[in-house]
Amino acid sequence: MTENFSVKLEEAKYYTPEVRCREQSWMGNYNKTYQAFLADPDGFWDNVARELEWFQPWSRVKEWDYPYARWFLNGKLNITHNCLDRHAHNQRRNKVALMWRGETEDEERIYTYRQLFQAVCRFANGLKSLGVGKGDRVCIYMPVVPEQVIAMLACARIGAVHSVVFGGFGVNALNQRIRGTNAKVVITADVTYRRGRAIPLKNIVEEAVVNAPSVERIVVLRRDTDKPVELHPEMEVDYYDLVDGESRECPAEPMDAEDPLFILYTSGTTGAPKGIVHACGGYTVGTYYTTKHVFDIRDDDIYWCTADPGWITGHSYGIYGPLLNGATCLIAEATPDYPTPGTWWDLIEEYGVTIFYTAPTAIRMFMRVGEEWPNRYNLSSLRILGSVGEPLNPEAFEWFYHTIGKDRCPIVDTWWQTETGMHMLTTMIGEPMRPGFVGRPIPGVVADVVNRQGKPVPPGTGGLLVIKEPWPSMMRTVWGDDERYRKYWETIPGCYTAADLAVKDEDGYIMVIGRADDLIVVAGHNIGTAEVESALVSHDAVAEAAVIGKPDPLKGNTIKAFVILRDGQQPGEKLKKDLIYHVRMTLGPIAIPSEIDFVQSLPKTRSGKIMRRVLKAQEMGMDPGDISTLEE
Ligand code: 6R9
Repeated sequence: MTENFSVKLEEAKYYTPEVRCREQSWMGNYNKTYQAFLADPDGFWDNVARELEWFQPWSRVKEWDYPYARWFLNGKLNITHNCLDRHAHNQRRNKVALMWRGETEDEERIYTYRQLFQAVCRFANGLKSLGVGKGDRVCIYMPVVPEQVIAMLACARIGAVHSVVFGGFGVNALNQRIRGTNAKVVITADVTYRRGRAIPLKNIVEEAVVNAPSVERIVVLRRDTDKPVELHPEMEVDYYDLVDGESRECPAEPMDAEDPLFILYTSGTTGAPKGIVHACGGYTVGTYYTTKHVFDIRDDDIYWCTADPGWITGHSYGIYGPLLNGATCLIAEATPDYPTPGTWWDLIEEYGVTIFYTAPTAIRMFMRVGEEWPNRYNLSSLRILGSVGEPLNPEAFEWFYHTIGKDRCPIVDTWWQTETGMHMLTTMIGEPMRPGFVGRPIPGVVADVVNRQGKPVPPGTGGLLVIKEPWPSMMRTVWGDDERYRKYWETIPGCYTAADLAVKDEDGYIMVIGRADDLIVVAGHNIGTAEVESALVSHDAVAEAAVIGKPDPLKGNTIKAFVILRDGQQPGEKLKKDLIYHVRMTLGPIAIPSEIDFVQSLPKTRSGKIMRRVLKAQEMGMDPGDISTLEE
């Protein structure tokens, strides 16, 4: 897609929440707060950072040496001290921090702040006993269980850099990510459950660590504690054995604000996925602030973010942000429509969820199965609804607002990225909401829609979404590949380019249209065309492959693959099934093409680059645009 498009702005339709929403919110008046930020950006962030506990105060709020920013210079802190100790040692000690629900009703575990603190300390001590220390990388490849959260926090406690890999990824994807960070330890579980089936995670890890020489130990959590799991004694260690006898106290490592906190991989447009690096200080401040204000979180809220902690949304708003705010969080190993499309609504009713943060792809799936499902449950506890991951189209907005929120709950559609670490655009609680538009930059963020020269485009004209000033939780680099970091800031001079196309209305509200690059967002997951193509090409029968995203009413996009077979290979249904199985095994189920066409040739540039937009235009019956570089 290119930014040469315009959108006919119909007469703006706004939903205006009750005035009390704004008057009683932490933020109060959006415009006033935004102006206060513009008047003194450093003073603004300085005030936010003071709400947290630091072992040593910072000497300067930021240093901006384009395109590198450093925040809270010389400040020392530990995110887990702020997530745990700050609450566990005072009046929140017996408050519930984490409620976990497995796939079945009888799988439930609840941790108070005190209990979570102790569990994290014990595992942190266990990691130390394996020789893990500050700066070491630890890969976490786990199902959604409390130990996944505990593992992340335990790493952060001792200054080890966690790299969480979503449990739905396959062998190659995991191998690439382990090797990318040279992880010393991998933490996993024997199995994960999906739709009632046990999927053996440990076997996948064992395959993935072959040719990953950095890995010294694998920690294995037994899901079914009654079932023994065979462990290779020289390399594998049982989670429960590791924590057995460990102290329930472990001092939080004082981290420099600029020390890396974690690496999280996100799909790149070309080549290998990018290990996005986040720093301790700025990330803590950014996620604390946005969770507090965007969700307007209160002490009596029951907060549920449905994202797997393996994605950035799970990191920032499933775990760190809410715990920094002392919230009670629900995490669930629950597929939205398993065992029934009422599962999630049942959880909301049962736990009394007040803030519900989910993705458009789930909302559209629920729309399709019909409102009789949510209508069977009492959803009156809900107070605030949130959306993230893809554009929340007006139909989905309306459904979410009326059917789930019963016209009472503000919807915060939040635009941000793995790279930004925290929310960047939304409609703050109490501000009028415009369906189809995420809203405006949150106070603390300077964003705009511009042309390739960096000039703001008029309302209704398409452009690229950019961020014009550094923000605390911005990524610091791409692990091992700083060149790719600089690219984000070089596409348009002076700006961070998000690679999203967008359009603004007269009131400054921004509508995000979709990606401008070769990423396909399928059901809220970013999939790089390059990754799927190379998975296909790694199959013996395939000579070449190109994939495109095809708009889909449910998933946002689905993947369509065009495949050139090697000579002598027979196209057919059997081979299609083989290819799908092959992609599932290499990349995981989220990257499977929904359609495969066998073709004789692919449109390419003279320099040999596949022109996916030509394939896409053909597929959609659209004009392919400039094809001057197309090969004969
Ligand atoms: C948080 C997250 C980032 C990409 C981003 C954009 C899309 C995210 C959105 C949205 C429209 C929203 N995206 N939120 N598009 N409206 N509210 O999803 O991070 O996985 O890195 O994806 O997702 O295209 O560039 P990440």
